[in-house]
Amino acid sequence: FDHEKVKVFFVLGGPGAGKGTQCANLVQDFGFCHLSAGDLLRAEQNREGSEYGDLIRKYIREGQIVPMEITIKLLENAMRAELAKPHTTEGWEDGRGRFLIDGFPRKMDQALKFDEDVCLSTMVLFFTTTEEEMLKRLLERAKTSGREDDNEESIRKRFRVYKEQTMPVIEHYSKEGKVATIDATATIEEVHQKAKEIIAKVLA
Ligand code: UP5
Ligand code: MG
Repeated sequence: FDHEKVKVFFVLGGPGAGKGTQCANLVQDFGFCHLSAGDLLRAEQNREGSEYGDLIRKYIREGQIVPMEITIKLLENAMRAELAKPHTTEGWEDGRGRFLIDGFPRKMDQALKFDEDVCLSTMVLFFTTTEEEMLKRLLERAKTSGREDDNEESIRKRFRVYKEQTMPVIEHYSKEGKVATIDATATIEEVHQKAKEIIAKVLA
């Protein structure tokens, strides 16, 4: 993808930090196309005829990172599909080609591959809060989410993988000066206002 035409914002942060929630808000503000790598993997896992269903299920339950080829293909296909859509909705012109990529890249190999083969990102929004807070949110969400990884055992594994594999990605992009860190401990609306301000500046 031509990164003159396509603007990619990565959205990172620990499990339950509020990535999905904040992306939904930013879609309303700026007309982004929101692609959650986790949602795409869960959809692929449940797609009839998918050859990767069992593999994805196993990785997600263990909190491990699915082999990057699968995730990158899903993201690329979703980006292509979005760009191929006819755009008739009013106001769409503004949002065209703006992507929020949520929960990706969460391992260095994915980051390097995506930068090289798909598109360079404009910036990284990094939502951070304590493990205690994330655990509390996820256990609450577990009552209704139906997610196979919303149980304490899987959540602990997700925390470990996040620290060991995703933090280095954030450090990598920090060195490139691309990371905006947002304290996600505050209320959803307060976090939203901060994120909105940052994006508004970058798009201005
Ligand atoms: N909530 C949100 N913000 C709040 C706030 N400020 N105050 C109080 N409550 C708040 O939020 C979680 C819950 O907290 C919700 O109930 C919300 O209302 C509340 P949410 O917005 O859903 O948080 P999010 O950060 O999106 O949490 P999620 O669980 O989706 O994060 P993960 O990163 O763990 O999950 P993801 O779907 O990205 O990945 C799942 C798995 O897929 C990974 O573990 C991995 O196995 C696999 N995966 C890959 O293999 N490769 C990839 O590239 C991506 C994923
Ligand atoms: Mg999410």
